Amino acid sequence: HYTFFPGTPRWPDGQIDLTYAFLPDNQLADEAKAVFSRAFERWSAVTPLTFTATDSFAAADIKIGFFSGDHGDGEPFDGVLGTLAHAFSPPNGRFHLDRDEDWVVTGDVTASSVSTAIDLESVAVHEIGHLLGLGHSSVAGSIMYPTITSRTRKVELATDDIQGIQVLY
Ligand code: TQI
Ligand code: ZN
Ligand code: ZN
Repeated sequence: HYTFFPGTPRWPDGQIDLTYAFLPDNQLADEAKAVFSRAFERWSAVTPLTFTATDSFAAADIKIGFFSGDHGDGEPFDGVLGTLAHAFSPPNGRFHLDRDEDWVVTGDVTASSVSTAIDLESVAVHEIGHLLGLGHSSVAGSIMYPTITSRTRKVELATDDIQGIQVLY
């Protein structure tokens, strides 16, 4: 079953058209930006929320960045595997990914020869759930179920994820 963060934080009713931006220093390839766009689309398809990319990092509601190790928020990344990413509950909007993972942006992660390969879209869909206010779910197979393994792909929202997000929005 789905859960929420303590106090059930959510983006307010007046703020359902959300913007997101990528840390300019990261210089992400268009393919990587497209992965995030697809991940946001999965959540906008089942809620009134919209997500629009903007070039203004400072003004964006959701700020996406890849960082290595200690990056100033008290939750340092740890190199390959372990913590892959973290996102904060609404209306914080910070979405950080561990630069040191073997992120797979294009192609079939399940066919990767790299044992530590992690599918970017799978992690993005999960972290966006957190950004919108979902905690972890006890339903195995849901996006918000707290298990992820290398060389696997899981990007489709489960009924439990949809029911949870539709309580919030
Ligand atoms: N990052 C953890 C996560 O997103 C960070 C975290 C731990 C967290 N406890 C939390 C975030 C409670 C919000 C609320 O769950 S992670 C998974 C999962 C991670 C973990 O890098 O370990 C996924 C990233 F859920 F499978 F364990 C993506 Cl899908
Ligand atoms: Zn961080
Ligand atoms: Zn999580």
